[in-house]
Amino acid sequence: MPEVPEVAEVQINKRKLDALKRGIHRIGEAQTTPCAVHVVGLGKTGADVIAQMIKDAPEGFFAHDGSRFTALAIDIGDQDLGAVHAAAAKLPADKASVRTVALDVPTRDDLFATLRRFREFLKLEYPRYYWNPNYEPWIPSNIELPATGSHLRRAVAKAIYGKAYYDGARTLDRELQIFADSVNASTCQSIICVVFGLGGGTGSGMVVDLARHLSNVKFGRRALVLGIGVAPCTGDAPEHRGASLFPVINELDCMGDGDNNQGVITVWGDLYRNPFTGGFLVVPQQHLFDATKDLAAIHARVDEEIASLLTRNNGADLWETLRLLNWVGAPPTQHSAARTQYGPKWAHVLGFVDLDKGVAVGDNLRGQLGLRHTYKPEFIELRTGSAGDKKAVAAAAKLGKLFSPLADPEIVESKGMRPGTAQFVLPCVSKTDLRLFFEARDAYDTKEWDEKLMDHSWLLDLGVMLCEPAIRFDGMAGECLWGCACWVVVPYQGIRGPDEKIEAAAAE
Ligand SMILES: Nc1nc2c(ncn2[C@@H]2O[C@H](COP(=O)(O)OP(=O)(O)OP(=O)(O)O)[C@@H](O)[C@H]2O)c(=O)[nH]1
Ligand SMILES: [Mg+2]
Repeated sequence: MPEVPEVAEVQINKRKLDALKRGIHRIGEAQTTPCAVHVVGLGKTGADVIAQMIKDAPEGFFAHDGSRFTALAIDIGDQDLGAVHAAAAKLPADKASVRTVALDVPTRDDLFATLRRFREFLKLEYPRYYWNPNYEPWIPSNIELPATGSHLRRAVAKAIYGKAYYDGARTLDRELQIFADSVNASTCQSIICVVFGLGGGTGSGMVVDLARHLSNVKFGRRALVLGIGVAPCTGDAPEHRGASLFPVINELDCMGDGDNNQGVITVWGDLYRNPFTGGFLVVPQQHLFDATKDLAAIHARVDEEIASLLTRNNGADLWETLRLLNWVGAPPTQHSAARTQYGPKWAHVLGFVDLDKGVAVGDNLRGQLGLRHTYKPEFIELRTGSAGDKKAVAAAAKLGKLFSPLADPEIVESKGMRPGTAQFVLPCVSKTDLRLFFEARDAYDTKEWDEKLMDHSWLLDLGVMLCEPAIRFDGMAGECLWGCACWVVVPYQGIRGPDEKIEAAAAE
């Protein structure tokens, strides 16, 4: 990317913000066509968000001729899919396709029969795939597989996903095609959301391959695919908020960060280009947990907030939000009509508060949303039911004080919002702005090598363990599982992230 002189950059940023204040990202009353929002939900979180969307679907969800809703919930075991079935029954069959897939944990012999053939599958998927003579399955051959329905390690979830996508009846290949065909049958702008729990072994283990297959293979990168990851909180089980988050965040960082992603593509090819063409939203839960200490209640509330953003005003709120994020995220050199290639600040944080009783914009909201002192947004938009509401004005002012954005926060009236609540998106967050990244790194560093392996997913089938140093290429990341030369052109130091103490000393 060409260098921009500092002064010019400040001016360009100012012009960008002025345009936002004038509402460059607004769809406007004139555009009455709704936006069709479709969802793939992974693991329990993904299934629950789909069920909530259907339950809360506003009046008029299917009123427009071109409107359509497509949902696919995938989990290992059917323990968390019942709510989707129950909710789906009420939708009109000619306008909605809602499907669920409950995968089984196969026997070890069956799983390894598939894993031993993985090179064939990858070669058929992508002719540039390097047929590595040293290939071996990435999980150990003596592994004890857990019962269907229990928590799965990411590396195992990836294997089970791979079996269902590539082998036998190719169930997931078929389901993703059915999903894509239904999306393509919508005659208006579509946005596809892929929802999962960042801490879930099943969801975060499957999402990396599923997003590649859906976005890059089935849609040929033509569709807007938005990732939505629910962040863990201190009320979660240890397996949902521990070491696995370090590979999860780094795998997403090597998709979302344009330079890192290029470093993966350079070795492994174009199919590994960032599948989240619409960006990535992180949804924190800690502020709710601090207020209620009730995990089931906060899940319900988070599901409602996500469902609201995705369904409100026939998708117009989500569409405008993506336009805003694309606009602030675009590098100053880029023409505004081009699709943004993000740098390190590829994540956006979705926040919500109550304006009356409940979760308020408190003094420690920054910390509760998991954001470190390093984060400073350019622009914040607060959406609420009534723009003139004094409490909304106060909440916006408090957000301005807490985050010091370049421009004062704006309030946007959104008709479909629940009374007494407000939502906002904090744009352009890097992985090192997230406290979670450092907590996960500390937990990861206490683990043995075999455990670290099980916490990875993306690129394991290519022989690459992303968060460890490359064997043959000094200073680079991606340890080769087979002792040869599989790697990524991403500096290992970047994967590790800064030392907080050195960072603090440098800032003084
Ligand atoms: N918003 C929301 N978050 C959830 C829900 N269920 C679980 N979570 C959060 O998601 C994380 C765990 O992810 P799950 O979706 O339960 O896990 P999974 O993908 O099914 O994977 P396993 O761990 O293998 O079961 C934790 O941080 C939970 O707090 C839900 O219904 N709604
Ligand atoms: Mg689960």
